[in-house]
Amino acid sequence: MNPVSSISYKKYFPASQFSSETIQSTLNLSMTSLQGELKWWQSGIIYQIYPRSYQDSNGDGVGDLPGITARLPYVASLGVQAVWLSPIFKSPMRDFGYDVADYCDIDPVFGTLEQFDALVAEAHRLGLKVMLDYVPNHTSSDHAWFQEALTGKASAKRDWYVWRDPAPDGGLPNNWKSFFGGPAWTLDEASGQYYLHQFLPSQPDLNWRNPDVRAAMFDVLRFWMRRGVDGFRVDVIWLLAEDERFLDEPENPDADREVVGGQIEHSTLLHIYTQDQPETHDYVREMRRVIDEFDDRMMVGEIYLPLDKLLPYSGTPEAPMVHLPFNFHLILLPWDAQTIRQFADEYDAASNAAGAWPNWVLGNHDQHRFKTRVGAAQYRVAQTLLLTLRGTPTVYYGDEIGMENVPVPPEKMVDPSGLQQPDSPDAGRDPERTPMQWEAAPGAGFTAAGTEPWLPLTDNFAQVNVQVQEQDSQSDLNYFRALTRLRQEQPALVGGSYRSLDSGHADVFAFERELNGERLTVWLNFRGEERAVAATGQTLLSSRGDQPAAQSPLRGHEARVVLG
Ligand SMILES: [Ca+2]
Ligand SMILES: [Ca+2]
Repeated sequence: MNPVSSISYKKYFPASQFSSETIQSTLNLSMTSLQGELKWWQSGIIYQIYPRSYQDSNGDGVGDLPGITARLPYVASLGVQAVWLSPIFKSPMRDFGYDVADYCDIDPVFGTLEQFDALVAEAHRLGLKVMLDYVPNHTSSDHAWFQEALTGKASAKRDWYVWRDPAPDGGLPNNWKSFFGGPAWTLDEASGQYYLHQFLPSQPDLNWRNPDVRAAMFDVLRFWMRRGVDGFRVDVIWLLAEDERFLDEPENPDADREVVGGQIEHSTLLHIYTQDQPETHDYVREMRRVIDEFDDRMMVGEIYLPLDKLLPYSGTPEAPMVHLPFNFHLILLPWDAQTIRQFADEYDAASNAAGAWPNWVLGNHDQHRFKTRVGAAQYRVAQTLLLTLRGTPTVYYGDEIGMENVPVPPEKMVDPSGLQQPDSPDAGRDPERTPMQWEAAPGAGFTAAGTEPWLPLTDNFAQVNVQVQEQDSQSDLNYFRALTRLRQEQPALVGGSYRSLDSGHADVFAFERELNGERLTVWLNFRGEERAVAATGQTLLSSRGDQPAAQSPLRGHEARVVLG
């Protein structure tokens, strides 16, 4: 046993012969050398909070900023590095905050700027970074800029949005479609022109070709960075610019296979003129220069694109773009050991070649809960994968306690994307946005007893909640914490290289992480049957909560992390 291996052995197997002094000095040494090389957004875990559903502090059934602030000690206890808050800005909430009416103010439902400052101060006191959601592609139609643009073609703000005359036959300017169904154009009857909206008609696209728009939107970033914000998640960053010729988009021959998030109608076209345009790359480079005006800030871009189009959003050392282009492939790929191995190999090699830092995501506010998607039996396999692959993990609130999709009956549905298919109980994004399950009490500890939360609670919140899981050493919550602790104690899991291994089984994905001679292997059984594996060394962690010998067969649905 080498000195490094004693660290975790001691932690997880208290009968170890090694003294705590040895362990502590070795740990400090390895973490110090690593911290010198990696930034917080590389070594840490990002935890996404959907503010409407985290904690209601005033009994109106909707989560708010004081509620989040009160729960930050819990967030810190998870071993994560940063909280990302989905939009908290002034908004009519037609798309629940992704329709911003004032980028520099807090919506009253969430609180005030003073309460936001208090949240940032408490987060920083706890060693947590704060990331905000930045929504640059579109404003709310209630925004003062759009209201001014609506006053007529001569308005100074008219060109801040994208306007087109009707087609010669008086119809739509072209065939572009909205993500939420229907055309991407709405007629402004007063002027006789159409305006562009890639989402709801109440979410007009900003005209990023206009330098005044860019200047105003960059000042928004500066406003929040001066207030102490450490980073931004940038909403639909690959949609900023549209092709200037406004040509029809071609039909998508693979439409049936490419439906993401129920956006059936939108997927019928190939979005060659509305997505991933060269000008968008230019604007993202400009955006990055604004971020770099401040010390140690970052941005992660929401980008649903295949790998060859995703990685360029990292930019180059001379002209960097986003620090992390979100990699959603663990969500999009079939849950299959070989498919995921192949992608992980390709992504790791491509990231290295591009000089880009990798990242991984299993769930967010736009995707069904991963425990529902992969199945309860595979839940810990997926969680282990997320937290041991090379790259920054982003964790969606509630996934640490194994929250699942909550069926939302049609009369309770509120998501505009779900309302396209009101007959389907798992349509849209409401099922993954339900209130955090804190305790077995009425309101689940999320809201006051007797208050109806804005989305329904799941039926089983009395069993699946933080309070119950805190008291159970074998709970999903404590398994999550064991994984984050392992990352803190094993620098190879954070900064080490990645290499997949031949496990000998098509349904077992195995890989190694290696740093300065310290080697860990991760073994993930994607099936319910036992599989013999050639692991050697010491088991640091098993999803079964016990300490099997490394070389013992991998049990059904087991995830195992082995040192050596
Ligand atoms: Ca509230
Ligand atoms: Ca756009």
